[in-house]
Amino acid sequence: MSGRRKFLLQGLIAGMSLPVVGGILESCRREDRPDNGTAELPPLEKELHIYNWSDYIAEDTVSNFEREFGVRVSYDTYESNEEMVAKLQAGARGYDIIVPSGYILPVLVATNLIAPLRRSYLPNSKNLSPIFQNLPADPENRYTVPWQWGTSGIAYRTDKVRSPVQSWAIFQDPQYAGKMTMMDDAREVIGSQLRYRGYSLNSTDPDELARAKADAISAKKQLRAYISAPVKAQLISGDIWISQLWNGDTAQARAEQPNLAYVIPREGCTIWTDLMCIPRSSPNKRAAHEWMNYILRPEVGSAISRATGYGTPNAAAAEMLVPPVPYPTEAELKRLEYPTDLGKETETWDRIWTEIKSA
Ligand code: N2P
Repeated sequence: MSGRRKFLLQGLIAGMSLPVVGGILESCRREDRPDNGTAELPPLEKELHIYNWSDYIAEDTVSNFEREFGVRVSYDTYESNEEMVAKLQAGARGYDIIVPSGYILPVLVATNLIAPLRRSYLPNSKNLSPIFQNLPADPENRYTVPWQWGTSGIAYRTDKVRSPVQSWAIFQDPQYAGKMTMMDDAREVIGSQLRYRGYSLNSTDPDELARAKADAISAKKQLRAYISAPVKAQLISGDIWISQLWNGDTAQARAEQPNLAYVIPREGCTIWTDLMCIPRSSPNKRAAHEWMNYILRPEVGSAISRATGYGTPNAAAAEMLVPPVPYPTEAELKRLEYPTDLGKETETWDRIWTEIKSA
């Protein structure tokens, strides 16, 4: 990656910030003491319970880990950050690994839901690319190990759509009514409509949000549904032609349906990094650290990227990818924006999303 591109990517990542309130609340707890390399975790437990996004891992990642470490893994999936956080906030216990996006991390820290990591159990962190370390969401690498990164653009069937898709305006086009979907995700739908009008996808400006809401409601007339990862089957069959979708999930669908293109719209869209964390309630923290360290092996990380189509934050794994999952071009980077924590304005966004869905 060129120095300039690295600079741009770091600048984008720098949009995120971490509230300190959670850190203060929790700082007295024993397990929060800084890891000086001597703190010990218990012996390896026999179970590990993972909660991750769907379609986001290689087929043999879990079975290889189970065989090598003698740990039985359960694996549940979710379709959005909000679904995962709602489950944890409702009191779900027993998960040892979760994989939130950067923007939601401050919420998990502030509500005391995640535990600090013991870095001495993660020697393979040395394989991470520096641009995915010390992220603004976790400046001291205290809580997270990056999993994968990607973008949220538009997937479309090149054999069904007459001219190349270039803009979020496509979702206003009545000729594709009933053939289009957007994600079931407030940050992505409202964010895309903000970008459509040239605003930040983190806007809290009432007028900009009102505009985005009106555009989202008029786009909704053309939509078959709000649906995220599961739309791949409909894109493959041709039931749906145009979808707001992530780059990697589009690549997965393209393996079965070559007439699928992916575009970062000219107005721009989301770039994100998802991060492995250990819930404070995790009963198997040693196994969770072993899992993270295993994922950080170059061959394990590269196999995940090969299967999912997403970028790896692991420099040693990236070298093993032929062809590599490309970093966005400089022109694309200028149009990409990281979602950041909206703080108390999250409620405003939630209300707008409810109004859009019930319109
Ligand atoms: C789901 C992967 C997308 C993760 N298949 C979005 N942060």
